[in-house]
Amino acid sequence: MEYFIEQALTYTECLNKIRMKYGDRVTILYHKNIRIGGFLGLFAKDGVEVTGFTSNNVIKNVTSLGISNPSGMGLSGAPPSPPDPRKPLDFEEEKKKVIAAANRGDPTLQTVLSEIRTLKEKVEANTAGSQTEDHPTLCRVEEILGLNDFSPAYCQNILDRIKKEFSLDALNNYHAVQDRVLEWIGESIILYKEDKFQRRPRIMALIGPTGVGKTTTIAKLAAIFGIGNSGRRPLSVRMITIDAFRIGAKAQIEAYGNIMALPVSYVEDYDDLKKTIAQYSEGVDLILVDTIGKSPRDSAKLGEMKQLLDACGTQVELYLAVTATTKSSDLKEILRQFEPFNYQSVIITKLDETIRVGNVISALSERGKSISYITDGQKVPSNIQKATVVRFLINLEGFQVNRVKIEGRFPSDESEQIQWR
Ligand SMILES: Nc1nc2c(ncn2[C@@H]2O[C@H](COP(=O)(O)OP(=O)(O)OP(=O)(O)O)[C@@H](O)[C@H]2O)c(=O)[nH]1
Ligand SMILES: [Mg+2]
Repeated sequence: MEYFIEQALTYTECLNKIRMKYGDRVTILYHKNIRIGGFLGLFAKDGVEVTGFTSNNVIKNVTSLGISNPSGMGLSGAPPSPPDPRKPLDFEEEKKKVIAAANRGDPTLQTVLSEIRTLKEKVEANTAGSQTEDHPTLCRVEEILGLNDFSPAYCQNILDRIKKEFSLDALNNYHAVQDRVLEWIGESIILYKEDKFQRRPRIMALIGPTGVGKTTTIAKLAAIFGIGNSGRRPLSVRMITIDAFRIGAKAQIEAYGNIMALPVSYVEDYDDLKKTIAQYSEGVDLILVDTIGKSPRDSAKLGEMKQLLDACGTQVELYLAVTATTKSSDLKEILRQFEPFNYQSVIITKLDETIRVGNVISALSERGKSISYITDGQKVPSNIQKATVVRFLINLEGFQVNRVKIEGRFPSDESEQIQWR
């Protein structure tokens, strides 16, 4: 079987051409009036185009396709009456006839139709896919996510989500897309819901790699709670450090203790820590435990620290301190290495040292970790804040952030905020 499309000035001329080329065993599917020849749309003539196929098993009911062919056979039967070239083709009528033929289960027609359908789907899928892939909005979003140091996996996730949720047409509205992306980023930031002093004493311990700002942060926290803040009454706070033997470490925390008139205790081992905490069980609201910085790669030392901290009991709230300047992949690794401590939340330090926060947002969201505080400077006590979604979103580079809108979308409890400045 072979399909053909032939054109000629008249229907009879077209049939003669077909007969000459393919013989008599042909079936005409349909014909239509066309314009033939010409130049730049001028001098074209009216003509006819006939579509059909050659076949040994000639199909019956061809007349139903609009071809007047009494024998239901090919051209060997009585010739179809030529169409009136002045009468425009009624496409609705033609379509109905084709559908009727298809419904009757004409196998050849079914095959042709299904092939056409598959081809059409393929063309549509290819065009839509490649248009979405290269759309300038997607390229721009990808660029600014990269600019903010979001991890490759996080970027891909956002791009896939855009492709899923936005039609090709909707992608043309860049601002709507970036607003939605900003919202998704905001939703991926998990904030820590702090224990509101349900137990006394509340015990908070900071762990983390060396030099990230644990001791400084302990001093800042001691000030927030010990001096009183945002209308809260000053609490009875004690600081304990496990870092007494390092030169300078003792002096550092002692200096903070003296400034704030808060007692500092030094412990060396599990028993010491347990005893000290027991001493503070009466009349103390908050115990802050500072630890020695540990390389996340030294799992033996991490293990020792974990055993020592077990002396704080099961009620201890463990916070992992990490710096905002750490690469996303390193951050993920640190979060993983400290996992055995079962820390409740993360404190992001040194936010003042970077303008990019995508690394922090992606690493925490990929590991499902919450953020409690951010610190943004060396000043004790003022450079510490409760983490808010807005604080991260307004720090993003390249996004147009409507602050009122995102504050409405991610409201923070004003009474929770720390007011030093
Ligand atoms: N820029 C900036 N520097 C900070 C911040 N927090 C702490 N630092 C500085 O980081 C350095 C290390 O701070 P520490 O508090 O001693 O860090 P640590 O984690 O206790 O260090 P180790 O006990 O040695 O593990 C100090 O110079 C701090 O002043 C911050 O938020 N921003
Ligand atoms: Mg320290």
